[in-house]
Amino acid sequence: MNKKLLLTLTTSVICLLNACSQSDDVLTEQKSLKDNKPNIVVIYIDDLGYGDVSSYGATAVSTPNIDRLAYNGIKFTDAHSSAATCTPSRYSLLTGEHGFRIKADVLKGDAPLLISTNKPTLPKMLKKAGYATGVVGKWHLGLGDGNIDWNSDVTPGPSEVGFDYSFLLPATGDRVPTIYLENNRIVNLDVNDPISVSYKENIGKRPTGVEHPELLRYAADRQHSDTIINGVSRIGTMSGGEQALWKDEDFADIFTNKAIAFIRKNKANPFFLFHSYHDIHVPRLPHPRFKGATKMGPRGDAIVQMDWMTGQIISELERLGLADNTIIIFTSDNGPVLNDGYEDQSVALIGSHKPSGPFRGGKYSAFEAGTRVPMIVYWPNIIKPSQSNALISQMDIYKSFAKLIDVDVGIDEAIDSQQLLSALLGYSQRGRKHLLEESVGPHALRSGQWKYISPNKSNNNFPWLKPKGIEGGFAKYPQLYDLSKDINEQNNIATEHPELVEKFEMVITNIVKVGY
Ligand code: NG6
Ligand code: CA
Repeated sequence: MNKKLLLTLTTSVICLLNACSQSDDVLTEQKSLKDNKPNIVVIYIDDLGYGDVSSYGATAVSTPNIDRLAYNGIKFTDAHSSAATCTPSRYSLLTGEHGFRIKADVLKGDAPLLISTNKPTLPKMLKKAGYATGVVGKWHLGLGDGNIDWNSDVTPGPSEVGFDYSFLLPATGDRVPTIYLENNRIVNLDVNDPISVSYKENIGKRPTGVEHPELLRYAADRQHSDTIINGVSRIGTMSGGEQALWKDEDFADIFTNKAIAFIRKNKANPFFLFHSYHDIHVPRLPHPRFKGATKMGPRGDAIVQMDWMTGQIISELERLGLADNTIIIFTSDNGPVLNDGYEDQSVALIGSHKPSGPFRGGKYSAFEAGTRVPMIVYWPNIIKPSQSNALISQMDIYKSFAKLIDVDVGIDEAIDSQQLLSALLGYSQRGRKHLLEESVGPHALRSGQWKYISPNKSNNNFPWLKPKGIEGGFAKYPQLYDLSKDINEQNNIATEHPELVEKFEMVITNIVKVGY
C-alpha cells in the first residue's frame, strides 16, 4: 500500500471512530476507506486457553508467531468467546447472536445445519460489500437437513451460510466422519466405497475401541471408543470411504495449504477467511516434526504446531504484499481442557504450565476461563501496538466490521453484537457494559469488576466434569466475585451483596428475553 493511501486510511479510521463531522473531505476519505476494504482473516483456535501462549504468560511453550501479532497489534485481556464450548461460540461468531437463543449445543458429526439458511451472517454481510468469503478447517455447525447422503453434495452447508469457498473438517477431530469436505463434496471419495455414518448403531466392519483397545494409540473414555480410524477411536461409527480418510498428522499442512490457496486466489479483491484450526482439540496428533517441541507431550506440541500454522499465514500475506491491508484476528472458541477423552499425557506432563492463566475453570465451565480467551487484533500501520482491558465479545466483530466497511445492519440482525470498532482497533478502551457468558450449566454475567454466576436450578450436576479435572463452577446458590480483588473467583461474596445478586439476575433475564 502506498504512503498516501495509508495516510488516508488512517485518517478515515480515526474520523469514523471519533464521529467526525460529515464534511466533504471526510466523506471523500471515508469513501477511500470503503473503496479499500481491508481483507479480514479470523484465525480461530480450538480449546486454546488464556495462558497457553507466551505473550499471555506461558513459559513452558513458546509461540513466537502469535507473539508477533500480540506485540504489534492489540492484545485483549478481557475478550470472550460467547460460550465455553465450540458449537455455540462458532454460531455466535458467525451470526452475532447467542447460541442459547436456538439452544445450540455441541453437535454430533451427522447433525443438520444449525444456522438457518435465511439468517443474516457475518460472511453474508461482508459479501454485500464485495468480499470473497472462505472457511478452511473445523466447521462443527452441522450439515445437511437431517438425513445426509455423504456420497453426493452435502447441502445445505457453508455455501448457504455465506461462504463462497469451503474446505472442512465437518465436526471435530474426535467425531466421524473423518474425511474432508471441499465445496460440499467429500475429497477423494471412491464411488465404489460409499460412506455411511451413524451415531445410533455400530455400522461397518471397522474395529471399535470398545472391542479392540489393543489397537489404540491413546486409551480413550467410553464416549470416544467407537470406530477406530488412524489408530484412534472416535465418537460415532462410520463405514466405507477408505480412500478419503484423513490422517490427523496432516491437518496442519493441509489446512495451511488450503488457506494459502484461498488467499492467493483472492489477492486482487477484498476477502474474508475464517481459518478455523483443529488444534489444540483432541485427539492431539501433531505432525511428527513437532514431536518433542515442548516437554508437555502432544498438547504442548500441538500449541507449537498451531503457532507454526499462524506464522505461515502471516508470511504468505507479507509475501503477497497484503499484510498492510489485512486485519488478522487471532482468538479461541472456548477455554482450555487437558484430558478431554483421551489419555495423551496432557495431565501427567503439564508441570507448572497454567492453561487458564490466572483464571479459574476452563472449557465447559461458568468460571472465567470458560470464555476468557486470548484475542489479538493485528492491522499493521493502522493499529498502534497496545494492550486493552476492554470487555469485548467475539460477537462484536459482526457489527464493528459492518461499521468499518459501511454496511447497514438490520434491526433483527446480529442482535447480541455491539458496535465496538474503536475498542477493536485500539482507539478506545471502552468495551461492553454487560456480557453474558454461556457455559454447559447456568449462565454467568460480567459487569465491570463483577462476575455473577446464576444458581444451577437443574438436577444435572455434570458428573463427567470431575474425572476431566474441570471445575464447572455450578452451585445451587448464587455466586458473586469481585474480579478486581479476586481474579481467581475464590471468594464468593453473594451473601454480602443481595442487591447485586438481584440486579444481575434481572440483567440476565432481560438479556435472555430481549437482548442487551
Ligand atoms: C464432548 C466430548 C469432547 C469434545 C466436546 C466438543 C466429552 C465426554 N466428550 O461431548 O471430547 O469433543 O464434546 O468439544 O466431553 S468442542 O470444543 O468442539 O466443543
Ligand atoms: Ca472448542
